[in-house]
Amino acid sequence: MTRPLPKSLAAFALAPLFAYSATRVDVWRYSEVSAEAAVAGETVAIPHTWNATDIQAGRGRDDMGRDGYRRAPSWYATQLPTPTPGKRVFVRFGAVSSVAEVSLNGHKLGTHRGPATAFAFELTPHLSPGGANTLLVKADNTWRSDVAPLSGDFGIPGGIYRAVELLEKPPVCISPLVLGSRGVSVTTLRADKTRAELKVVAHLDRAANAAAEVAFRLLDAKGAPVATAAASAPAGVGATSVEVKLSLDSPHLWNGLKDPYLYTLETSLAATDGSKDTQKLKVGLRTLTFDKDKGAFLNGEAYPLRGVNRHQDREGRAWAVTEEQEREDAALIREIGANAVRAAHYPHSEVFLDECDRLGLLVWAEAPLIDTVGQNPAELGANAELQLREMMAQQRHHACVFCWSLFNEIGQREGGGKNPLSVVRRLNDVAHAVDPSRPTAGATNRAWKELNSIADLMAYNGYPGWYGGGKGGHDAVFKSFRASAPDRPWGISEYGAGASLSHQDDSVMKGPKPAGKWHPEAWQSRVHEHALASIERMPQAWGTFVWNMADFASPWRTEGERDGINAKGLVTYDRRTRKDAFFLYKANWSDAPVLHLLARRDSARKSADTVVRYYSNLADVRVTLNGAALPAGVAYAPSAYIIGNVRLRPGKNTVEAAARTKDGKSVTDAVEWVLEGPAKQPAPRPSAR
Ligand code: GCB
Repeated sequence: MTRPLPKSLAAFALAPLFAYSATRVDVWRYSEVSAEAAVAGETVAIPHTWNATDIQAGRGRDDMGRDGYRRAPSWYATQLPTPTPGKRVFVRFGAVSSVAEVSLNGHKLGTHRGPATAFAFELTPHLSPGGANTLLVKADNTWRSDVAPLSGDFGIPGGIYRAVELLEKPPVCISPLVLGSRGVSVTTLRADKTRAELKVVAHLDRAANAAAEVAFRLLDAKGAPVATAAASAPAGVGATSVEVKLSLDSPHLWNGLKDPYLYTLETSLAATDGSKDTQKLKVGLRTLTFDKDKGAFLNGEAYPLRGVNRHQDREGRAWAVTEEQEREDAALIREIGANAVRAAHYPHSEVFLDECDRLGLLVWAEAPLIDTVGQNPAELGANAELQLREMMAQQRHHACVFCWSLFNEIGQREGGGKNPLSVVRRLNDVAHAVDPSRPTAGATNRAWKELNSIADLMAYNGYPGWYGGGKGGHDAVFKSFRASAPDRPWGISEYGAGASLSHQDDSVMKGPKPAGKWHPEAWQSRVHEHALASIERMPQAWGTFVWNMADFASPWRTEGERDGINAKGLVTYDRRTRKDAFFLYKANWSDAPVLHLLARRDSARKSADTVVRYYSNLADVRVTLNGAALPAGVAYAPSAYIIGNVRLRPGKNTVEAAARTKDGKSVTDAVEWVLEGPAKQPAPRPSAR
């Protein structure tokens, strides 16, 4: 229930914090106490969360099982400028976590349930032409049984954490009110070298009784139209839609990292009442197919998806990442040479997906159904379905999005939850009906035949060398998951190991305790070396995704060097440090020259006898120790080399590596290790008699 806006708000005397021309509603007043207090509260900027630092503070959960970070309501208020006469005004929220109640001048506009999808409301009927216009949002991230996800290894930061836009539109317009989408829905019917066909639906909203003409133009990267179509909507009021097919011969395909070519789909509306509206979307044309024995094919060519998982989470900001940080994450994923990313475990932002479209990174899009459907599957399932529909409506034009994932590690025991099969089946049917052009997917952690036989594409979360035994190889794990649903194409949705940067022991031979305090970085490297070697033996794995690109906050974890952090990232939570394992992948996946000496942080040495390891994709790497040449490295994992029997001298030692690229550029790396105390003397050789 929304609380009625107090009368005092009508007299909200603060000047508008922005103008319509800005379209972004970036500045709000904020309170953790009440709507009244928000009106005169502190000023905050969007993206904002009140959980910027308390999730990773490692407060864990209290005795009642409640999260130790603030899960509660907060209020945001802002003052809108005077609207332009004759225009309709809508407000669109990129995401408010996790339940939002929005009101304008005391009139409730609506409630949105879900932490990571966009939604919009029309403001027009309640806007006062001359007076104060107070927009109020109650955001609440309190746990509740009817909003997915019910659980997960991450926090649900509360707040208005993605952009808020104010949209001024004519009486007849392209609708902002359809499931948070941009009002234009694109489905690829065909996209190969000879021909492409798109089904395009424009959703219209009519506040005036008028007929409308809608023109669609597909523009190439230079802005030239390559396909056009038009449709008309007869006179009427309210919501309606028009549909066309756009076709073109010899399309320029969106071809992943090699050539992420994008067209622009321009939708223009002109109505008999004089209304005019335009919407532009970037569109890529491509075909992605999956074969259970041969893996993935992009535009007909083998294209194994090799990538990482990502959370929208950053040190000091939690989910309130800036758009620059969203793009920085995509750039890091591009840098490592991945061609795919799993946007775990909820819908990621438009900014991130736009960047993936542009860079050629394929994206696994995921609905937030995790661990359990709880006690009331029908209720939770309805919310999961809504979030799935919103995600699909908002993301379906993105060429980068290749699947609709329905669940992560769903089970029936966790939290006493009920059997999830009916919910997963329902989501699968919905996704197929809404978008027949993309496969559904699921990330499972159990060899459960019924569950693993629902989605089109399956992948498992498996952690050999970390939660499981072994050193990190996936051959046996892959086989056993595949056996649970042999007719499905299988991939690996998660694998990895934790690594605390202050925990150094290059000689580590045995996996540490996952829930323990000692998580040496070197073990993470070993696990990934074994994992990658095994993945290279599995061309049938359609996709593999490292868990995780970056460390992230997890409220209940008390492990490794820092409580409240899941440190399985290849880079740190602040993205400042690339761990050694980052370079293993970069050496294997990227075209950039890589020469990286390992164990650079294991600088205080106790033993003189050691090894030198490096990751490199260059030929003829030369390594020296204190200026003296060492023997050539021996390959022991993909692009991983070791030089054995290296003996350090007391005090400072410098290891230097050098190589040349094919075009003659020199690439170098160096590490310093300090041997503490006197060097151990080698045992005297027995004298020959
Ligand atoms: C998983 C979960 C993921 C966790 C990860 C871990 O299987 O899907 O959310 O963070 O394991 O690190 O344990």
